[in-house]
Amino acid sequence: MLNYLGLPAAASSHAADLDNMTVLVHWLMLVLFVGWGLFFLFVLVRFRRGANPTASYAGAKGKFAKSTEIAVAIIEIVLLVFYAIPAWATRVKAFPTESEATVVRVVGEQFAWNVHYPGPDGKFGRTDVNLVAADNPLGLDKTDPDGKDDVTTINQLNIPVDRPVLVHLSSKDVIHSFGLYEMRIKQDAIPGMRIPVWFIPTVTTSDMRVKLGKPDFDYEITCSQLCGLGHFRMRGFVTVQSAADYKKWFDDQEREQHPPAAAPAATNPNP
Ligand SMILES: [Cu+2]
Repeated sequence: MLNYLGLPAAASSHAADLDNMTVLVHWLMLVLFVGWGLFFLFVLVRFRRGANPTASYAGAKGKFAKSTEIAVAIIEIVLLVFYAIPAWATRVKAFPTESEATVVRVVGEQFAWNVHYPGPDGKFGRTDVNLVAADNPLGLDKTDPDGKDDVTTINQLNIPVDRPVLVHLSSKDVIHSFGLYEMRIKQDAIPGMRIPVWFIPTVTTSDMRVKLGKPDFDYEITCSQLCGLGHFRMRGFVTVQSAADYKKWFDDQEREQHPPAAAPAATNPNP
């Protein structure tokens, strides 16, 4: 429907509001562009040197210019007051509570997205910058009981459809930007700050593949701030799943990352 603006497919509950706003702003800009262009041509002809050998210092007297300016100002105020401000207010005020949302931490680094899920206990394990290592990019404290069931991934965010997602966003090194185009989400990730972002995904990845007719389509996490030499490859994926598929994925991760205590080794028949 909005393809004429080249917008990405929309896959979150607030996407339509934002797109409407974008479309209205573009229409207004088109009218202004054409209007100013015509006015420019008119001025070139009307005030040409041949017809105006001496300059007039009195200035224009018509009412048209003033009323047009007032009309444009009114349209802009309407856009701001009835579209932009309410849309922003919902973004910053209607945060879901932790209990009704899928809560996840996302930590940007040069050049990857680290994802941290709290596990079934709902509590994030302690992290410490001194514990950060190649095999522990988040600096998880493995001795903390809250972290025993935590799940971490790199460049892969799985979320269930139709349920609010609450992302606590931060960065380990420089300023990155967490961009989910189909979700109409973009937020800077800033070292030293934990910034919450939320959205409700409305279309699963597999439904979107069917809708777009692209069997290998994936939602992407795009770093939207030039953050260093490897910025171009700082790219993650978002998989939106049905609640059941998400649970299955999560349980698989849980089993893989926290295997049940190893069974006693079988006796070697050939010592
Ligand atoms: Cu980046």
